Amino acid sequence: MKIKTVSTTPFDDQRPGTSGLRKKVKVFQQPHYLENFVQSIFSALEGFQGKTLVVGGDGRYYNREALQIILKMAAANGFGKVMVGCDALLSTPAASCVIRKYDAFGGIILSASHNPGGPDADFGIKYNAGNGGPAPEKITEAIYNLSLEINEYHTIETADIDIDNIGEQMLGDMCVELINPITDYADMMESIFDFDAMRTLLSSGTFSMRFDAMNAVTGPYAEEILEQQLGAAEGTVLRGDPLEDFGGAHPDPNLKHARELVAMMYGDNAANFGAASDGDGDRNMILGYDFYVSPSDSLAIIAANATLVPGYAQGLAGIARSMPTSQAVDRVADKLGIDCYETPTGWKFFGNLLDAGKITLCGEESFGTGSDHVREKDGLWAVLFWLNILAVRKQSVADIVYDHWRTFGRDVYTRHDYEGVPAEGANALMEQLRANTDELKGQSLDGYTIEHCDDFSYTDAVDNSLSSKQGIRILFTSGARIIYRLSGTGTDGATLRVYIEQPIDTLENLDREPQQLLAKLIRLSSTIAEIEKHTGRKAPDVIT
Ligand code: VG1
Ligand code: CO
Repeated sequence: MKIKTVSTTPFDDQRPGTSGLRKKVKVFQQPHYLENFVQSIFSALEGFQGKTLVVGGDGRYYNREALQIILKMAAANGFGKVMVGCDALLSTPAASCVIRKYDAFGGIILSASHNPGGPDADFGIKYNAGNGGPAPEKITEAIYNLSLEINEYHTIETADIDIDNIGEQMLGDMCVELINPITDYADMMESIFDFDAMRTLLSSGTFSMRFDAMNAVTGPYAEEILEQQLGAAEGTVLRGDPLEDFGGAHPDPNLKHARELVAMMYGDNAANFGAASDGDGDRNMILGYDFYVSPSDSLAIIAANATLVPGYAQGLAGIARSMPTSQAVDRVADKLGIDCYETPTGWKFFGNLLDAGKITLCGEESFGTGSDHVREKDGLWAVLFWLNILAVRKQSVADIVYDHWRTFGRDVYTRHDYEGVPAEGANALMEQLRANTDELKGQSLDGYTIEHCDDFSYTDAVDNSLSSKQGIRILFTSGARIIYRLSGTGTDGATLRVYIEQPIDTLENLDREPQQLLAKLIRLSSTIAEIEKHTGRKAPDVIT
């Protein structure tokens, strides 16, 4: 095998964000751009000679080209084997499953997740460690630092390999194994959930479901599990073919971007259960007939009902949620007498807690839910979790949520996103809040008294590493919270996220909408941060 060493110069913009490096496709297509980052990943790692790497992606534009580049570089850098999802496809949770199952050294996932795809849209890449989870900050920082100093990378000169057929091939001295990851993933789901109960529900004739794969990576997984194995009616899976540009849509399962599915859940012939997943298959949205379940409530309900699912029948060790996720799950943990951890945004912060056995379940308000079965959030897993709960409880989605609120109280919750705002204004807004945290404490505004205000920092409960500046939190005496942070996944300007929450324990108003119930706090959130002054925006672009 003839290794070719290529001279290069560093780019200064390769710091991984919330979930890996995300940029426009055109940025990745610059000569040496992807190669520099991949070499920086390999250079940051030790001890992988002769070992196995897992590589795959969400199928978006540039996925296949990037895969060929990575395979040649993996061979030149000394990996013994690369396992690749057939057609270059691997959902993010399936990649995590495969890394763990085959005891791989680590993996590279090619995805920009919920961001749009296509020649003018987004691409992304991230490294996952041997536990199957996103690299911790220590490694992502090391990768970034190496990317600032890189002057050469290693590859081999050889023809591209066939990535469409299962089986093994040699690339230089390295073996490339094309695998069908759907089998491994489906087997794992079968080992967790009560497939018999779900089959009975789906064939009862009184229950129907729709799953919107948004032309992203989960389509084939959902068709296999829901339609083939669980017997859901043909056509249950919508937009099941993975497309390079997701059919021009934004593969983000929320009320705005999964509008067609939402429309199908209302009206005369609506289904009983609706769900959707994102570009790389790690997110989930849960809908009932005429009903939307907020992701924070979904996490709390999954936790409260966990023992109904065979894989969690023994109970939960603990729970974690990201800081901006609502406090609904905290009350469940409290009642169960287990620990509840509050981590910064991003799945990488759950890894240590999961590995140490401190938590079984974790989740984020951004449509991400998961457990210790893998080390990524898992969209289809969450959908199957709900289906299992529905099969056992034999109630509607709405009734399950109402019951939950009656038992635990309700956290009325919303997130407002101001997308693509000028970075300068967004940074100024955050700086101003940061400078005012002390001054805000004790203030009474429109009937709400601020009890505490800070810029969230987190000390990892396992390795004691500190992550600071993770978002401004304003905590009110009523239990309400307003949180501000800037997105670390966008590629156009800055995105301001404002998270607004009010716990209520009255049993009235169960069907009233969060935007109504939170109107006062929403107004406060814009005046406290002077959102219009800093961003020029009167209203958010996306409300979830
Ligand atoms: C967003 C979400 C965060 C999630 C991340 C990756 O990050 O808020 O909760 O972990 O996306 O999700 P940010 O920094 O834009 O707020 V995925 O499905 O894009 O990998
Ligand atoms: Co995703």
